[in-house]
Amino acid sequence: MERTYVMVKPDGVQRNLIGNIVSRFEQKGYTLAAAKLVTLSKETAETHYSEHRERPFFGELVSFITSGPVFAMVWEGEGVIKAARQLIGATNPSEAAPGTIRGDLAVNVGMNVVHGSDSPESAEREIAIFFKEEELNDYQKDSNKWV
Ligand code: RTP
Ligand code: MG
Repeated sequence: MERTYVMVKPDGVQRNLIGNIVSRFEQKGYTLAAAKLVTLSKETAETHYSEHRERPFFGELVSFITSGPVFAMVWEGEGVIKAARQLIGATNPSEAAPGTIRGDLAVNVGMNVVHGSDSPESAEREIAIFFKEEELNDYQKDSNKWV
């Protein structure tokens, strides 16, 4: 079954948005495979965002993402990688459609409340950064038969 990495960023944790964000994935019909509140080290943050190493905002991005705890999650279900990106909305919240997480809950491109893996390769890489294999729960929910 397909899995993706989703993370409530420090601004989302500070603004009490964990429940709101988790709820959207649950209501859509996805299954939570793993979750934890964790404060990223500079090294982990740089590894996670390594594709942006050369970008002018990299320092700011790493400093922001390590500024407080994040809520790290693995979500599972049919087409979840692409669907998570759709639920999250455009990178810049000012361009994100209403109804999406960023469209509803954020204003600033730097503080856009949530991260979601952008491809199957990224999902696999990012899940491995944050979770050990034994932390990934493999279970069925009865409600899955309705979605
Ligand atoms: P994320 O990785 O955090 O889920 O966001 P994303 O895929 O929608 O966007 P991405 O291109 O991967 O950028 C990663 C994060 O860098 C910050 N950013 N700032 N100042 C800027 O122009 C700028 N561009 C990107 C954003 O916080 C974005 O989420
Ligand atoms: Mg990205």
